[in-house]
Amino acid sequence: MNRLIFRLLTILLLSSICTNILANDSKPALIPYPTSVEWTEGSYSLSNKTRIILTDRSLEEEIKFIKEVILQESGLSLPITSKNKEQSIITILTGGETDSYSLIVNPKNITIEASTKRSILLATQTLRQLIVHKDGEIIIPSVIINDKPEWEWRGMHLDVSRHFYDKNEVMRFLDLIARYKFNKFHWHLTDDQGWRVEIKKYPELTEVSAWREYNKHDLTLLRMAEKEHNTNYLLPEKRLREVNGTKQYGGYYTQEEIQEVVNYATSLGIDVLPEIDMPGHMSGAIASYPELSCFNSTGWGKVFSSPLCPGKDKTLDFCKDILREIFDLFPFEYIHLGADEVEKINWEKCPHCQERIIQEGLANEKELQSWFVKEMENFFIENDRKMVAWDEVTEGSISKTTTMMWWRPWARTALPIAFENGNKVILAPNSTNYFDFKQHANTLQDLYEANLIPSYVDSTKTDLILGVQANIWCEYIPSMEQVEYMAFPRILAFSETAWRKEERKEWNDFYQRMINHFPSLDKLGVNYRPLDLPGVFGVNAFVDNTEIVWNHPLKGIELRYTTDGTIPNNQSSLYTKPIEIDTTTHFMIRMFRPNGSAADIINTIYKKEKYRIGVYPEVSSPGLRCDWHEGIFNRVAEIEQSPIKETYKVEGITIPQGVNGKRGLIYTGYINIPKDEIYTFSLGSDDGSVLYINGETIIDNDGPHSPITIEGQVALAKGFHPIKLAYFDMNNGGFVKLQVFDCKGNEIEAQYITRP
Ligand code: TNX
Repeated sequence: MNRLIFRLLTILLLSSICTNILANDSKPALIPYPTSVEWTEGSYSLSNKTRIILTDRSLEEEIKFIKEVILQESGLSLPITSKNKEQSIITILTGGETDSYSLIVNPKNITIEASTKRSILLATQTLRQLIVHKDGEIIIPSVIINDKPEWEWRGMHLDVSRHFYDKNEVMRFLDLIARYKFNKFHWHLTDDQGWRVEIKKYPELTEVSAWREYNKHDLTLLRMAEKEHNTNYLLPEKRLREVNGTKQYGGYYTQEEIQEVVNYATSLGIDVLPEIDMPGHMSGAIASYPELSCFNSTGWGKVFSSPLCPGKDKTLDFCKDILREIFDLFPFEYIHLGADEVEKINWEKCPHCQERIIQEGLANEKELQSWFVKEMENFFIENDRKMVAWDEVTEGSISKTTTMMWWRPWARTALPIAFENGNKVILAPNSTNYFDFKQHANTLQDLYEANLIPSYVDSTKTDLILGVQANIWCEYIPSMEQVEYMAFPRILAFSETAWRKEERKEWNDFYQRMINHFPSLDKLGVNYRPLDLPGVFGVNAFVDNTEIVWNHPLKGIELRYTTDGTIPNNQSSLYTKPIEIDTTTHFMIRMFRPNGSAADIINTIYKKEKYRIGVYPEVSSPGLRCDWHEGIFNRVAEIEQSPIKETYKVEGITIPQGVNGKRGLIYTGYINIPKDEIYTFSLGSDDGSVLYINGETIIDNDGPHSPITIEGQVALAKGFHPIKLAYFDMNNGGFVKLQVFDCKGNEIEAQYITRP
């Protein structure tokens, strides 16, 4: 183990002793939960009498890893010996299914039976979570664990192009994901905004292309940092350099640093999948080598940046030269070529591209893209590598050997085409698996419960799925602190999707275990997003007066608030007991983690209301009217401007059979309110939706977006209240869901009526 890794581990050690606390049933909380866990009598007492046994020299690295993890969790530096004796930790290689292991703890010893060397690392991560500090003792409860993962590919991705994180930050990230048994790290090294990997043959890629003047995202981030008093949005000073009096922002990894990271990943049981995104997302490189583009310059087309020119032979040589060095740097058999979001406008006008199309007998620019990808893939194959590419590869003809990474849930043909063709697939739909999307919208529970295999795919083909992955794109994530904020605790929830069988996952059970993991995240200094403050909505309604109670589920989270519209800081009023109010009050609440770091700001109104009076229509029939306006809309207000294509009667808010993706739906009728009370409405949709009751906007969830759920409250008197819900989908596979809760938080089944 080299010195740097040792140093890194020591830092983690100092910060991580005494981390585990007991779950409610007084057993440690395991995440991801193993396949089978049988708690048995007693416990093993970890002490300096414990020996780690090394009988098989080939396991030296793994045994050292066990030693390091125990040191991190207990402070004990245990000797490694070759003699089997009592009070020891024994490791046996058994062969068998990849990544499977068993871990048996009894009062005498601890035995790891692992199928492969890597499984020893996985077993050790479980062992880490079992170590408990209790009454001055360090114990491991007796247990028999048999474990194996659901998926062979358990990936986490990080985009280091939009903003750069140095090798130490990346290694810390790797350490964190390894704890939750991820085994693939997808390193998005190049993109329009910066080139991050040293390529010896093309030094300008890092001398020039790794740097930029602040772009529009950067300026937005600086504004956000100021507006929200949030230092995580600041662009780190250490990433600035000055060239001829101009400030430039960026950074890159030398090849030695890349190797260091790859070695560290290997020591944690993680394969590194580098991505060199081409032929699009290349303006970083084109900035240094403009001759590689069609018209010798960087630029943007309608939506995406101008790509490389596949008509020029020198472009192909350039790409292969780069890949050659990448192959040398990264031992993993898979390499990612990107191939997403390619703007083809230049290709249509470029004489080189048009000549290539004629020479190769290609039908059009889409086929030119496929031709380019295949050229590269042949080069991969010559070099014994397998190519991964984004799902856009199914838009042209795709070779049988490509592994497709599915990210666009609205690209409904991608999976069927890939399965039909026999391609392997990795699932990373952005509806749930994009950790750059805001957490309040893409909730943890949605992520935890998401079934990543769409119902429309042929279930006999799913053995082509290699596994699952979550991606962190970093346009708006300038610091590692913000990466951690976006990724935690999502990584914990997602680890169970990657590791456990769907049918064994249960949100409430996970939620409890997750709560028990926060102290260890605290000790590691992870800048996680504290969980939501339950029962606080954008608008909270009350009648007469109310007592506000805020109970954060995590111990040690401080809530400080203001009522004058200013952003709370660590001097603002501290919430210690229920707050009584009798007028409409606007609160800004800020959460502070136990280490004092500031986290989310909750902007919320407690609104004094009178019960809206109900009505009693004379003639009515059960259900709601639902008008389908066919078309593509950007806001719900546009829906009614297009004609009604069909009118339906529905029992509740459901999408009627026969309505296609180009839908604007307007539901109208009355909701039956059983008694005078404050009701909470929860409206989730993909894309936009708005809920009106008695003509007032209750929830505004408008605009084109991936799944977002918003809650709002209103005081309603017994009776029928006019309700209208407008929803649209931009033909990319959406949904709409309305839930109603009474004042105790119990969901009620809404009854609707319509007037003829
Ligand atoms: C789509 S996923 C992209 C990225 C963006 C990301 C933002 C993919 C292949 N392309 O370039 O950063 O969305 O969420």
